[in-house]
Amino acid sequence: MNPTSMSARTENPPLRKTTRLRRLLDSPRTEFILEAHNGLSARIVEEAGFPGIWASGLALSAQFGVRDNNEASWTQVVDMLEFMSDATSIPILLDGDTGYGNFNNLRRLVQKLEQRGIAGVCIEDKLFPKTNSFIDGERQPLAEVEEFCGKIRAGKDAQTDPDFCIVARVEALIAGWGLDEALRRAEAYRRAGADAILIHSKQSRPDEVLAFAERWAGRAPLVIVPTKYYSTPTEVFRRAGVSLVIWANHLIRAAARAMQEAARTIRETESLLEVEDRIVPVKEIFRLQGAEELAEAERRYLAGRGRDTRAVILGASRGEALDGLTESLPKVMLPVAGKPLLQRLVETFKRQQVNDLTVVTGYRADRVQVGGVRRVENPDYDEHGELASLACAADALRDDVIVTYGDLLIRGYILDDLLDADAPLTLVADTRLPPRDDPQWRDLLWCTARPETPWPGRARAVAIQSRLHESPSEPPAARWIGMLRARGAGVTWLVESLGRLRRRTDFARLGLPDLLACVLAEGHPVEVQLIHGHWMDVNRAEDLLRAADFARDLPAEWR
Ligand code: SPV
Ligand code: MG
Repeated sequence: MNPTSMSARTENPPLRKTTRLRRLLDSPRTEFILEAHNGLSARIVEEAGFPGIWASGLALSAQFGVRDNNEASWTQVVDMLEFMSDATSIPILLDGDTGYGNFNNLRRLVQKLEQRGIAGVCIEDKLFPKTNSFIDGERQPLAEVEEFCGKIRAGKDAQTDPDFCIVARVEALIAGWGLDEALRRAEAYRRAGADAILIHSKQSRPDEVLAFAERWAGRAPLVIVPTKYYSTPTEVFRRAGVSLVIWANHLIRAAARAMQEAARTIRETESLLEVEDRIVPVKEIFRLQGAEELAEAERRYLAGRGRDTRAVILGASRGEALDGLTESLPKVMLPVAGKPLLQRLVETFKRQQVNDLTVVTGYRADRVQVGGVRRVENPDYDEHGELASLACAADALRDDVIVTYGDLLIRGYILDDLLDADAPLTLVADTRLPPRDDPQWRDLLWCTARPETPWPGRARAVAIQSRLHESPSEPPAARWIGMLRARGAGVTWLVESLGRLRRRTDFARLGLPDLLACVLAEGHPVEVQLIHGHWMDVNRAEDLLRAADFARDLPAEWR
């Protein structure tokens, strides 16, 4: 390995969560951590700027809907901790109750916590199953000091990370045993190896905790939980030399209140109107879940599968040659084997993960009813043709875009191949040319490949004509099917040519082949993806029958 990169890597390695918790406990300042009870609340604690998380037993059991009496199994707690740890980068101190059993259970707990990235555990000197300290605390039995010291030693011996912390919680004040007993126990636990002492109190004044702190005199870091003596100014804790203050249950309580209010309002009003702007938008939930990271990963790992490709579908025209069929419907809404043409095309795109679809409507725009697309309208569709329609979708002409006529039926592999194309501009063209006297003898393409070129293949476009108005020496090689893909520079060429053609007096009559001719005239390289059938467009009434056959011939999942 390159020594420079090695030193770069080891110079500032990210601190382990265990090390960060240890530093919080050992820091000369008073530090503060906040309760969380699941992945989402843990992330919220981190975003708020806290340096650590208290995985509260009360809050964890409450979010499970059970009591703080070890009703949730320790493995259920550890499973939730894994979500919390995965969702955050700050250390988590678990409220491990009594260690869920004797010394042996604690050893296994410590191993599992280390494996799940939890930085430390706090154990209290009560008996399993415990009860929350604020419920009849004085009637709760305390553990034997020696037994609890053995548990601490077993936990310390079980840890493999030297910075994993075990905080010993003294419940003597809760159980009404007085300050001397609390100090005696705290000292015994310190000697047994506890990394810090949590002194708990249920009084509404901090006096007994402050008295403890004074006599403790910093023999080991001191941790407090001022849930009951919350009105004490924080400065008092600082002056008392408290290392770590735990705000122990405030997010579960905030969440319960917010949920009660929202539930009540929705029930009472039978509507969402009142609550909508008092709750976070769905987008905020996505953000908290890290949706952005997944979108980015999809761009990285699903590349080439069309995810970043958008499509513009031109569907403004009536389709005059279809006569009465399009009196009240635009051509793209004509049903083919029970489904509108446009619906079929949209589904073709969506199957290939091309989900950002813009449809340009015009004639009977109100009848274009297809879900999952953005619609823009070309109100002048009558007088202004294809290029004017394309200009209506100008904001979709960026990065990576497929532009297509809306009346196409294609086999899926054609789009699949187009999504694999890496040229700036690629046209799909059929080497099967219609007879010269057929009205479909149009959108003709000359390219470097001859019609007899083995199929499928790629070629370079040389010229394109919507109608054969000149007689070039060579016959056309293929017919452009009305679908193209532009990426990066290719989009710029299209947009520049569109701007150029706009200045022409006959702009209203120009079509996409004129745009492509302009790009070619500028000397830009245009790639051609040659196909041989497997597509059709609908221009005349008889095409509808052929289209229905085409649709029925598709593989079942494409029909
Ligand atoms: C917890 O948060 O579960 C605690 C602190 O143990 S307390 O509820 O105050 O006992
Ligand atoms: Mg607890």
